[in-house]
Amino acid sequence: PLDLENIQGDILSGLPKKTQFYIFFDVTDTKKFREDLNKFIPLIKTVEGVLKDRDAIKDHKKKKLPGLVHIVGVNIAFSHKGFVKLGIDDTTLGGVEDPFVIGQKQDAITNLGDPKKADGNPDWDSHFLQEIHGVILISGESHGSIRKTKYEIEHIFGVHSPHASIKEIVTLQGDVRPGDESGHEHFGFLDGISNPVVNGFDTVINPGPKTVDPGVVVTGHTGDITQRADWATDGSFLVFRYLFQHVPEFNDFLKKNPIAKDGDGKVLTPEEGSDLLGARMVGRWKSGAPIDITPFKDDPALGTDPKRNNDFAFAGEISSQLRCPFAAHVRKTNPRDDLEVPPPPTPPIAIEGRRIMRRGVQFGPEVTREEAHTAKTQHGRGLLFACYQTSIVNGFQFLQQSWANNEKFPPFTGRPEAPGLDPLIGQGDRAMSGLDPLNEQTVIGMPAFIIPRGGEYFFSPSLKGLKSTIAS
Ligand code: N7H
Repeated sequence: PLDLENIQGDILSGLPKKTQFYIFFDVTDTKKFREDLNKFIPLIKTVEGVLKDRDAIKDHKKKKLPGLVHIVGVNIAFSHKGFVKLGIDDTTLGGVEDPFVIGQKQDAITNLGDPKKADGNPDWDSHFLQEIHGVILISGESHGSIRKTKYEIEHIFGVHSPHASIKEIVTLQGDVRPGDESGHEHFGFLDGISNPVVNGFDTVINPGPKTVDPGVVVTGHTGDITQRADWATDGSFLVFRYLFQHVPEFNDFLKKNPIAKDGDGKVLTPEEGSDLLGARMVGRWKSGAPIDITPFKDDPALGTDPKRNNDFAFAGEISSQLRCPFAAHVRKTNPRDDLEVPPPPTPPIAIEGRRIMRRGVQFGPEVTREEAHTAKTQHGRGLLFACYQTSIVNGFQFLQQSWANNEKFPPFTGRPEAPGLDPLIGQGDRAMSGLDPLNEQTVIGMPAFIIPRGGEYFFSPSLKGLKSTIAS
């Protein structure tokens, strides 16, 4: 069984958040850090702690009490360089060729396809070109409470004293978008709908993709393919990506390339045609409604209904882009029946081990009137993308490299046209077929709307692992 008091909260249940800090740090005094860590550990929110917070939030709503429940959640994770600095043997986390060991800066060039500069480095924010030893996550219901917790943590590690054990490299702040856009990412699409449902943990199982073994997300359990040291069980690899989104440019692209007719031959207004184009790039309408279920007309009630909004599999559509383009973002990143029920004689390919637990949060301001008017981004905004898995090779890295960046994926389409790149996260010459439902072979190119500007691979250890092996 899963020990919910031993697993950090963000992994299985997601830290409840309106706002969040990601504090990237270096260890400057190893001995003192390992001592200070003992004082930090009690602040960590476990899965059990998150479940209790959820109950408190529900109770607060039920009693119709005013304001928000005061909730703060702290987690910590380390990079391979961090473990090396601390003198911790992390060999059971990955061999020399594992992306965790290589680090994301190198992987961005070798495998992820991030744009690079003349000096050979990825074109990233300079903070992420430095060595990063770890990251501390603080989530909460208000800026006041996460700021207060940040001071507390800085105090523990002596940050403002002459005896600091860590140095902050950079702190990124994420914020859920305001009002009705809460839950929607910056392009306007409802996010956080489809995450793996974990056997032995989740109690509510809505219709959707197959459930996954706990070891897909938590180390040392059924489904984790690697033998781990004791201290390295009940943890998870955290992939962080600093992704900027060019929202005014994205909106302008939709506006300039409206789809003329829907798949039934109905003539669309320019606005309807632009909405359909966006929905076909993502695979869902902004409301969250999957286009595989409702291809040509949005259905907002479906979008937010957890019993129906993930209940699709591209079934019977392997040779067709009529309802959903092969390269639509959600089809690229979770191809469902495209691999699991391919046309005979192709054997089914299991994708359970490719699922990732996504925990991102938006950053940056809303689009200003000036930006909307000029269709040019002037203020940085996007997604602090985060996901958990027990294998970066099988999870995030595979999705990015072998699926999103691969124009021939999914493979068994039986059609002359290639699917093309993922129009949002694909790296390379972005172009895809299938956007126009009546002209599936037409290929449309698009600029980069999502720009990677940093990231690192981390491991989020168990509470026991932190106490027994990392702290001293
Ligand atoms: Fe993606 N977006 O707004 O377009 N994503 N994504 N993603 N994504 C999803 O189903 C988005 C990114 C996955 O199970 C939705 O919950 C944006 C990366 C996976 O059906 C939307 C960014 C990777 C899924 C977006 C971004 C993925 C998914 C639909 C960056 C991995 C679930 C909501 C700024 C390499 C697929 C939902 C499934 C869904 C968007 C990044 C992967 C709307 C804006 C880097 C696995």
